[in-house]
Amino acid sequence: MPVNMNDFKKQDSTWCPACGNFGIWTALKKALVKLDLGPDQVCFTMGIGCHGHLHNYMKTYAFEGLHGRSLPLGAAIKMVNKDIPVVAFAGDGDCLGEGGNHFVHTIRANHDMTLVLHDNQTYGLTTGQTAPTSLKGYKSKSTPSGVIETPFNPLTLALSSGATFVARAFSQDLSGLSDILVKAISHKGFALVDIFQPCVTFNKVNTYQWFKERVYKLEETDHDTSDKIAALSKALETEKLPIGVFYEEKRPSYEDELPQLEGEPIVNREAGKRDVDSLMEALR
Ligand SMILES: Cc1ncc(C[n+]2csc(CCOP(=O)(O)OP(=O)(O)O)c2C)c(N)n1
Ligand code: SF4
Repeated sequence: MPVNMNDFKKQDSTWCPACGNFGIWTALKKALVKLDLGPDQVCFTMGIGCHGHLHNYMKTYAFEGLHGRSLPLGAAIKMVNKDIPVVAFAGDGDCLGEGGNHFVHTIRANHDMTLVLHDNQTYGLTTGQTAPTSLKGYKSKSTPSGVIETPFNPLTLALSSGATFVARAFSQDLSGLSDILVKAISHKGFALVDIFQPCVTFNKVNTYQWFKERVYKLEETDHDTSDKIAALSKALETEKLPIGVFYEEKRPSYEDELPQLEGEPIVNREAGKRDVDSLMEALR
């Protein structure tokens, strides 16, 4: 039986009405249906935040870890079972603040997984503090006079760290987002999908209207997705905001290159018994 959207049905969501996460949820189910990946054929990892509640609303294998840690969790799962597609979900605070270190190192290793970055430019779950992607001057409970630092640019950081697939999407553009998710999950190696995801309750600057006035589609331009310099230049645009695939490159993944992973996935191998007495003796 082909996979259908209802296969993922679990429980109703508690996200605020009109939250951008609803678009991501729907587009993701559409992408999994297009890929014919059922609940037991994909594994999610989450950090902590509103985005992390997604596994409560979708029936798949999933592991909700610590704040900022969906990437190392995903890498570990991929090492044990290199055959299962792994999708890591993270908030911008989660991934670029607390988990910032993991972001660059998972990318440079080219672990074979997809990162879905719910980029609402604020800390949603903890009621709207300033996040690493909040625009300069953004006022919140944690920066009442406006944030001083310049925002992180996840795309330029990913490109300069060696990412092999870099894309950006808008949660309201369901079909565009779902197409990008299909490409990202099919990509061999690390894929970043940075998603503009309006937090309607706390971020009163980066609203649906704000994005609608700025986004345009890269696929409607002559952008060459194999040109890294062109991708960097597009990622640096701030007046208008391109969405779509910025960059794609074929390079062996970490899992392809690690000799211990050759052959059967570790999860399918016989554990067997090993005599470790001599090793313990040597370490005494
Ligand atoms: C190490 C650590 N620091 C802080 C927290 C508290 N905390 C939980 S969720 C959260 C904010 C989440 O914001 P974001 O990652 O942007 O995700 P969103 O809720 O917007 O989806 C924070 C600060 C925590 N759980 N662990
Ligand atoms: S607080 Fe923001 S991100 Fe969280 S559910 Fe509400 S609208 Fe969505």
